[in-house]
Amino acid sequence: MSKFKRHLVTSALPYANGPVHIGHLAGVYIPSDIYVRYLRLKGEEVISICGSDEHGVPITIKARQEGVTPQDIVDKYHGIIKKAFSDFGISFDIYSRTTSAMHKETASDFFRKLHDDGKFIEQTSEQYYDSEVGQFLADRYITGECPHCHNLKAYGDQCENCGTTLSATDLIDPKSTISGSKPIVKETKHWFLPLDKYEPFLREWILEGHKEWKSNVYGQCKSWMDLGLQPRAVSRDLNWGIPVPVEGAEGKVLYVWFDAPIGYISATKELTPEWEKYWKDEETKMVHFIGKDNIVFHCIVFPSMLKAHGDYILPENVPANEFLNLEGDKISTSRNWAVWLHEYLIDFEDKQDVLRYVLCANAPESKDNDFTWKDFQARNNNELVAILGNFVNRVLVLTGKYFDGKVPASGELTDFDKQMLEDVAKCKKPLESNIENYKFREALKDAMNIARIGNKYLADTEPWKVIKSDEERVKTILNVALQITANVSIAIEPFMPFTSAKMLGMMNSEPFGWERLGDTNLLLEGHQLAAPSLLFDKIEDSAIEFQVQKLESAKKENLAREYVSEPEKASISFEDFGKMDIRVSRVVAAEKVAKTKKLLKLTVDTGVDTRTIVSGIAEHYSAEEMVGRQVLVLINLAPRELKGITSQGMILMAEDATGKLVTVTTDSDVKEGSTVK
Ligand code: B3M
Ligand code: ZN
Repeated sequence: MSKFKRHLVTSALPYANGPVHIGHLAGVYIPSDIYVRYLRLKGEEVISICGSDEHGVPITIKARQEGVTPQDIVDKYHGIIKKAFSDFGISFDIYSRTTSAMHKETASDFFRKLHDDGKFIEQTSEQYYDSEVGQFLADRYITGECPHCHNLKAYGDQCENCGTTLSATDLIDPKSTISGSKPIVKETKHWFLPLDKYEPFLREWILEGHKEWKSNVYGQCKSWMDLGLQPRAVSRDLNWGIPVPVEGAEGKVLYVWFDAPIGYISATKELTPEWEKYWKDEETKMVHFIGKDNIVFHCIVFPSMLKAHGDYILPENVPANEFLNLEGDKISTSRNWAVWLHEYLIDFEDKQDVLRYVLCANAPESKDNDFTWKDFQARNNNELVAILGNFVNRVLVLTGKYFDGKVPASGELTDFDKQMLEDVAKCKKPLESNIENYKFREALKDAMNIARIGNKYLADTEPWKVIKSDEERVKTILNVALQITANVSIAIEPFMPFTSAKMLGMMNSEPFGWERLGDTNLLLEGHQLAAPSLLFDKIEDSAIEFQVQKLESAKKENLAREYVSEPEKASISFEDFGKMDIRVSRVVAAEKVAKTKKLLKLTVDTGVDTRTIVSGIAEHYSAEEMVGRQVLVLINLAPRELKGITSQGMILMAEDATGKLVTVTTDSDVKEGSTVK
């Protein structure tokens, strides 16, 4: 017997500065939804808490960029995010937001209590200040030259060119992004939570008490502690957030990472007047679902806050996931390298479960993983259509055809029938244990195994053949197959709730309840089924190509936007320039160089002679496109050997932001051999 009576499940509060994408779903919300749906099906007492994280610097930056208020930004994205979750069947009991009055009150009270109990230390430090606008500057609000790679557009917290983490004072020639002026250094006072004091408690609680945590989570906690914990500021100089509720704190707000986790508490309060039993009773099992970048806040900072406050329970587990990449690259909101949930549903209407399935099957549970559209298509076509959909459809269609859609009576079961039903029942234990241990990929396989067993059963018993000779036997076969079908509908519910509901509709049944998983008499003899329809359909190549194309364009736009011209080369003399002999020429013949991707062999009339040039442009021009084209050629470049061909000269090309090469030519036709000077 577990020592817990009820469950409190939280999912990281997404920042309301952009819509949610597949990385969010795979990392946090699908796992937490599987977990809570499972607990509900088992009849456990559980609440699932989430909401939008609406404070912090990125939101103020977005607002400034768009010329609106931070409140406008969070109102907009809170709505979009909330809808996306509900469209995908993420079944939170409440989806709240940190700009709510309840949250403001809860977070302020929390801060005040720690303050009054003397849990903070106050420290004065020096920080950049924009005296033109009269405001302290968050690191993100300062740009300047990176001391490492000399990128002129580095931010005060990070250089996006070389990836180095910076502190604003590292920047060479810093500028305020608000006014453009040079910031001055000014003293400011902040409240700090002395995490170092909580280190013994954290070591004991996590390193000794929770060795069962996922190794990525446990390992990160350990390395943080081994580096030595430092006091952390819990306030900021900013005009967006919850004002620090003590005297002498004008212009200061709670640090977003102080108020955000308290959002879980505020949302619970909004949900139920009995919130305290979830937060303050040792018989509640609290689990935080998060992504790996949030581990320190949920395992070290928030627990220290809860401990400092007293009264509160601590999380029993924090099953953080790693990251999902997209087609080999890191998902990025600002670079539009993502599959947005609201866009997915436009292109793949009613296919929520396909995405839920693929993201769970490929979830980054123990390492970063890659989402590719090819894999999405393959899993849909080879697993959902070919295994699950095919099995269910065959059973229901055959029952309709032979027995008017009424569950036929079972005769005596053969050993094989019994074996199959036993195999189905055997899936339950590992399925449960995998979900309870946050191994959702494995759990999904266990659920799909039931459909695999069903498929095998049909393939071996071949009711469509037996019907010609032995109708009684077919009744038994389809009865067994229908029981397996009903079991499938139970097992897949946490993962694919829409499909499970559709199956129940086709079976004309109410939900069976988790406890009946493994039961071999779920559909009673004579029960009338409804008309079947397909659960999944094949996704064609064209639909996948369209998605890949969309990403390609995003990539091109990024390259164009982020294009930095090459730095200017050292100056040369007029004589140096004069040494180059550039002639207007015409391509008279062209062919691809065999066994190469990039090379074209061109025959060029330079006006001086006809010669061979090998050029690395085959990915940009076909041989046919080049023939007849007028180009500029550097004819006195020393000959070079390329793939066994002597190349005599170089064709001048311009390279655009995306790396595309285009030929450079004259404004109007000029005679071959004319010089360029
Ligand atoms: N908003 C960070 C994130 O979305 C943050 C989570 C808060 S959970 C209390 O990654
Ligand atoms: Zn740099």
